[in-house]
Amino acid sequence: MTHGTLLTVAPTGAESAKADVPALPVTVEEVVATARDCERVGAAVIHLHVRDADTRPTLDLGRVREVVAAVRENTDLIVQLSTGGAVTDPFDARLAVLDAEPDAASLTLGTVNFGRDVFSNPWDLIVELHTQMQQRGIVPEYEVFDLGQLATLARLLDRHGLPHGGHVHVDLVMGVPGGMPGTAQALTACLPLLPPGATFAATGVGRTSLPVMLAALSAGGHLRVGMEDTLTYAPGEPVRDNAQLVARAAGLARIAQRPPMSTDEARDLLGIKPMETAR
Ligand code: KMH
Ligand code: ZN
Repeated sequence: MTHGTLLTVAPTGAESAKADVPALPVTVEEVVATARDCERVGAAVIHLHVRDADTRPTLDLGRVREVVAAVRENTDLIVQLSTGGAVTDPFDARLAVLDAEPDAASLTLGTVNFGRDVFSNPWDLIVELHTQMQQRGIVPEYEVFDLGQLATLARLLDRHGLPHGGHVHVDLVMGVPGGMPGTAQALTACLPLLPPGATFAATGVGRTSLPVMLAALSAGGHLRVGMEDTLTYAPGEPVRDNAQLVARAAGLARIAQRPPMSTDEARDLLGIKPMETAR
């Protein structure tokens, strides 16, 4: 059983509109403020999707670099950029995000229905992301939306080797309409398919947030929470801000006697160099 709990915050995502969710952090200042608040209450990693000046999702490299720099200047959080982007983003733009030199980046292991859309992740894109991250010294977080994607992970590691840092960390993204359900049973079914020595986190989308969190903690897993995945704190109660979700996750982790990891502990776990030597 892992001693501490790695808490990742996914504050923004690419799906919700600022007009519908006024509390969603979209400007550089809002993202920095939420990053600081979330670090204070226990987050060690920030999973970032970037928005443009009109609050729309963007992979514009200048904007992405600006947000990465601002979060690094103001926090010690591990910066994990999304290479998933939005369902409409072309593969070359998703790959180009790596040019912003984050500490880590997400890497989804297969195509999945995503509500009425399709989140496309063919094998060649997976291999390209994996090998480019190896070459550039970026640590992947393997995003798994369905059980079969863990078989793809085994094939990827077998054919192309371990990721940079040598440690395999998986995030089970559960409860997406089109992917695996956000249940304890589905989470348990994934565990035997994790590569030897791998760690995992779990994310429950929408109302599956709490059951997935509790199941993950009981199985020795880590947690991702945030407004990318969850906009309702309790029935009829909108999420106030990302820190509210991180604070709840941190509280549950403490109850499980696996308190939130510091950013140094998280870097150690994931094989990411400390801030001073990394840059
Ligand atoms: N926005 C979703 C289509 C990731 O960040 O890597 C994909 C996603 C996964 O959020
Ligand atoms: Zn994401």
